[in-house]
Amino acid sequence: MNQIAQGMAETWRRKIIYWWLTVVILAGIGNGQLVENFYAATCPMVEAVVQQTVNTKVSQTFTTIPATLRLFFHDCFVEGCDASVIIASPNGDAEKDAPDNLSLAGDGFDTVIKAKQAVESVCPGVVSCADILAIAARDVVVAAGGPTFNVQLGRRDGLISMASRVAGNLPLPTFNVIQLNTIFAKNNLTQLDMIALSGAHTVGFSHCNRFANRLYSFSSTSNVDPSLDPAYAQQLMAACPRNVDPNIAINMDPQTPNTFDNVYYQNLVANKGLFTSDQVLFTDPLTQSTVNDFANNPGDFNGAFINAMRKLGQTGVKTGNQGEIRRDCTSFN
Ligand code: HEM
Ligand SMILES: *[C@@H]1O[C@H](CO)[C@@H](O)[C@H](O)[C@H]1NC(C)=O
Ligand SMILES: CC(=O)N[C@H]1CO[C@H](CO)[C@@H](O)[C@@H]1O
Repeated sequence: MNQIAQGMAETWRRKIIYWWLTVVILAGIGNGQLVENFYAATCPMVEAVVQQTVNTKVSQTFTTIPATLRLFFHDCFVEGCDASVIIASPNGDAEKDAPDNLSLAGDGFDTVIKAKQAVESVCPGVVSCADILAIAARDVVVAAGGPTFNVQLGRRDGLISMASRVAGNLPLPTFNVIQLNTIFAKNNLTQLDMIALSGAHTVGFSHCNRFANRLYSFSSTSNVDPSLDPAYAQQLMAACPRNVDPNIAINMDPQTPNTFDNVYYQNLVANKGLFTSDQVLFTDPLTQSTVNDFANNPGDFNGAFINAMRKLGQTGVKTGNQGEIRRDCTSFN
């Protein structure tokens, strides 16, 4: 080959490489990849509009904060972050109706429904309910004094919401570290992510039956879980006697229940974790050093929490032309 022919071959080789890279990148965007500025052209005010709705709702009731955060978690772990948990069903067989929905508080649903209505009035038919829930989950953390972070967007709303597909996909409060790691790993989350996300229990409430096993029937030799601080156990028994009204709920973080902070980990170090699944993070040597780190260094917790929330938000997402953009978050189009 002479030099001119060689030069032309080189040019073509480059063109083909560039073309191929473009295909690969575009395929990536269309397939499972979320981006921060997804609505920059189609709904630039979406985050401001959602935040406005969230803040109004928070000013009316604090429960908005834990309810929305937990709703996001349950949405993502069942069927992926696709707002399937928000679907209402006349027959009571949608995802939210499963016994395992663990009494999701209505304020989380209400927040998303209201934010969607506000978003529809500025850019109709563009923003998914799944993205609105992801933005709102970040905003409630901020509203409680937690760290802020950028949310990746581009999720589509799912087309399946079935109570029968919930069981087995959510962690139970009786889980040990191996069981927790296993169920988080199914969602591409590491042990570090699991420990950091458990810090969400720094806000919100639990019904008495979720930890009664630690107070009244722990083992054949002791009714009370020995890893529970005795004074805290007494307080819990006073608030949650046997045969308590099932509607009674107590703060999960007795020290700073309304603040998103690292006190959850300080409670674990003081043997004041509420659920078995909380306290094992400190008693198990696999996870103890991370708990100590988060208890002593709020910056480490915040960094790990942000990273884990962004990863949680990628779980099983639908993108491109999968699913739909729901008009009303509670029903399929
Ligand atoms: C590690 C495994 C987890 C287990 C076993 C677990 C279990 C529970 C249970 C049993 C409750 C009490 C529900 C009730 O009685 O009403 C609860 C509440 C809550 N959980 Fe979790 N959870 C886990 C992880 C998470 C994660 C990853 C998040 C969010 C990132 C989260 C956020 C919350 C919030 C905010 C509440 C309070 C809800 C409210 O006040 O309405 N949890 N959790
Ligand atoms: C976990 O990651 C793999 C590889 O990226 C992906 O194929 C799978 O869908 C992810 N699982 C979930 C539940 O997001
Ligand atoms: C918010 C919500 O839909 N909660 C439901 C969770 O599941 C129970 C039944 O297991 C229903 O009674 C709740 O209404």
